[in-house]
Amino acid sequence: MSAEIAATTEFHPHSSHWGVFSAALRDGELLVRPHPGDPDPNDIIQNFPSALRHPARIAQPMVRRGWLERGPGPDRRRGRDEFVPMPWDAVLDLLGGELRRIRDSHGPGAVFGGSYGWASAGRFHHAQSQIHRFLNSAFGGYVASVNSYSSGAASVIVPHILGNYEELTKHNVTWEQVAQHSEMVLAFGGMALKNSMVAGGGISEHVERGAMQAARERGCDFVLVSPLRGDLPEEVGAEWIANIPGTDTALMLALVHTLVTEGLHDQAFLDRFTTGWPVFERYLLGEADGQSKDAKWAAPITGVAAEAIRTLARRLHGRRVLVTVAHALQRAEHGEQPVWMGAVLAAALGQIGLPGGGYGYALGAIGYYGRRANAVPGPTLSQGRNRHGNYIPVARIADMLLNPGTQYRYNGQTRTYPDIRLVYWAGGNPFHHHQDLNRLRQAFARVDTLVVHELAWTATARHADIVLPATMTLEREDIGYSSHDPLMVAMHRIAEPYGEARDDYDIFAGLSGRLGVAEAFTEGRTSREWLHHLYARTQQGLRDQGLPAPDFEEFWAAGTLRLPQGPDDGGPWRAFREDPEANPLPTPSGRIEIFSETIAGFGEASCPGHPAWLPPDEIPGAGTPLHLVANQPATRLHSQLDFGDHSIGSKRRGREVASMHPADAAARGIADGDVIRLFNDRGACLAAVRLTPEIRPGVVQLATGAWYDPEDPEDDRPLCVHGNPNVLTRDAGTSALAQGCTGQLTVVEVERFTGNLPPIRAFDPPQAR
Ligand SMILES: Nc1nc2c(c(=O)[nH]1)N[C@H]1C(S)=C(S)[C@@H](COP(=O)(O)OP(=O)(O)OC[C@H]3O[C@@H](n4cnc5c(=O)[nH]c(N)nc54)[C@H](O)[C@@H]3O)O[C@H]1N2
Ligand SMILES: Nc1nc2c(c(=O)[nH]1)N[C@H]1C(S)=C(S)[C@@H](COP(=O)(O)OP(=O)(O)OC[C@H]3O[C@@H](n4cnc5c(=O)[nH]c(N)nc54)[C@H](O)[C@@H]3O)O[C@H]1N2
Ligand SMILES: [Mo]
Repeated sequence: MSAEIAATTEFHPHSSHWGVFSAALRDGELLVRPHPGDPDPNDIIQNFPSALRHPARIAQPMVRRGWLERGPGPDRRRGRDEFVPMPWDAVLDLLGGELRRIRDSHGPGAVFGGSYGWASAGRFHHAQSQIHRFLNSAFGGYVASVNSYSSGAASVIVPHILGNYEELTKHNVTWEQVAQHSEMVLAFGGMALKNSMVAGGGISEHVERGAMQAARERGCDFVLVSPLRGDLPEEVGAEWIANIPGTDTALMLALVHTLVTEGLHDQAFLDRFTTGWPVFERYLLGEADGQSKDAKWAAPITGVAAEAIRTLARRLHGRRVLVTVAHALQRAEHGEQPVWMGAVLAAALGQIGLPGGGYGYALGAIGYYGRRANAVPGPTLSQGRNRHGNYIPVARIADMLLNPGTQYRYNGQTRTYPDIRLVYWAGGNPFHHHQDLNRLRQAFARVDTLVVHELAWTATARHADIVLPATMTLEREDIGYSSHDPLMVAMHRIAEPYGEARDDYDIFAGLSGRLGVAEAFTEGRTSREWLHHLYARTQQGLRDQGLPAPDFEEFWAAGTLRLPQGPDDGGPWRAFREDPEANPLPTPSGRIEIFSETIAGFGEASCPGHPAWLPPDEIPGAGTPLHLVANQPATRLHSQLDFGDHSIGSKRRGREVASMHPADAAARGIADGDVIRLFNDRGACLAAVRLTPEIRPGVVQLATGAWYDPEDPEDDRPLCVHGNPNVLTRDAGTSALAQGCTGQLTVVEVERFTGNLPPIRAFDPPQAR
């Protein structure tokens, strides 16, 4: 081992969700530099040096005093209590005993182990895989979560109407096609370069900027529909249509209305490749409900002038058009509708399946979309089989904890929330990702026990009963791999674990031992042996294709391995277009479903049988006149390493920065750089403000990811002094169909904060005695 550590004074390869890099530790200082082959690397890796040994790291196992003294049970002191340090052996004995108690008296159906979250890039130490494997192999199952916060609505509706969801984002229109073929890109929600910085498992080449530039230089026009000008890179010279947030479906309807009434739509395509157009057309033209969905109708809803809508529709005709819809649009009330309507718009233009044309759902949202797939299998740790089988749609967690035994609708089913006693989290931060955090605090107060593995004192760790310190990725060996990036990375260990931190794997191995089934979890392998084992699959894949297949030691010494990739063939929609009978889509009709019998049959008013404009409940009004856009942050991934220098460097006066239009600020006596208070009925937070004309008036933007920092934790609805927008967002599903996350949009009022500025304590470790 000492040789390994000494070697880290040289640069060694490592990887992260935001880029492949190499790192060295010299005189206690961590140095990082991006992968030399990356044409457009980003600075998020610069969060590592200051984060590695930051006091926000968790140094030793901790148990909440109230839980220790009074035992497991509902407790509103969670998040307010102090912690007691405990040696590893003792804490693992304690937790092993609690897991046995829960299993013996309530069964695996009382454990919520969904543990949603991005964790880190290495595929073996991937925390979600580790925790699920542990709960399946050593505990006997758990209540899981399905779908994601990213695409909760899209991933449920797409199989009904278009086909395979994974293929839609990962085997469809690529950046190569955009660079070569697109003549017009109509991007709803844009394709912000800040977002494509990130790809799960690691990314070695950020190609988006280059591809858009190449398209632009070839003459491709870009049109950005978004409340924020920055959602497409400046280089593409996009025309900016700043619609009212949450109204894209109405805008798309009016575009299709104009196409149809002016005879500019592709009826032949609709007839051959879709089903249900006539039903939808009756709605579009107002024959069904007396309201034609024309540009004049859409103008006051969308805030876009009727003539601008008509002009745009006419420009779409007769060109190779790519329609993109950002994930953000479906992370909102009725989020299913813009996903569906975007497909209908692309179909009405007759573009689906053409190179560089059609429907690029979520293109640009994440770095592994719009790429070629690797042609050999990658390393993935088997999670085993969950014998329990119950699940919730992921964003219904607080609902589940607060309402055991209550029924809810999901994807045509009536389901019942389980009665959860123990919640176990590793590799995610619900106090980052969930909505209405004050409600989430109440929900977590209901359980007997909350267990969290974390590398740092996130609010989730602070609300836990048992906190187990996990290593940071730099402190262990792993393999970096993403299904759509050609570089597999030998992630070398760069630093010793912080304090007493252990790998999630070692923690679960220890717990499996306490449950008497160590081998079931470990299969007798050390971490290094697991890396060999996981690598063997890729090696075999290379061999099968007659390609050079270095053995593990060679791969490890070389640091990276370039993998073969598949063709850029347009995926199922190209094949379908070429021969719809031979290559039907995996929808009930085999076609694009503009009307879905299945969805209509579910009978949900919140998601009818064809795309429709369903006015949202939450709209600006008295008391909360502004829209809040709570989007992804540019200087970090979610809440990860928010205490790192690069993330801190983007803050002002220690707080997250909100963007506002100068006119909205002037009306409230707010100046650039002021600290503002954002509030609504659910909560309030502080942020520093940046004034910019590049945001639609009436809209405030505050990115997610600033660590929740309650001014007075004793309060039931404390002020977050740091700028976490999820104290403001609403905890409601997209619809009864998908029950997806709706965190992107809410409504607020804003005022200049005039009190004494409270200190930021989010990164100070909690009281320990
Ligand atoms: N309002 C609003 N809310 C949103 C969104 C929005 O648009 N608006 N977006 C949503 C989306 S798309 C997503 S995907 C979610 C993301 O939500 P999350 O994925 O939960 O967010 P992260 O901050 O990435 O949380 C990962 C946590 O894992 C920890 N971690 C990292 N590596 C390891 C490890 O090896 N072991 C362990 N034990 N822990 C580790 C990190 O320290 C971090 O706290 O947020 C959602 N929330
Ligand atoms: N740097 C960085 N990159 C990331 C992440 C991160 O945390 N940091 N997270 C990653 C993850 S997990 C995911 S799922 C993706 C998320 O991908 P997205 O959900 O697409 O990303 P967002 O930044 O939340 O939203 C994109 C833009 O949509 C616009 N928008 C919001 N509401 C509306 C609307 O109603 N109509 C229109 N037309 N536009 C609207 C906003 O201006 C916003 O900037 O990003 C990924 N990329
Ligand atoms: Mo996401």
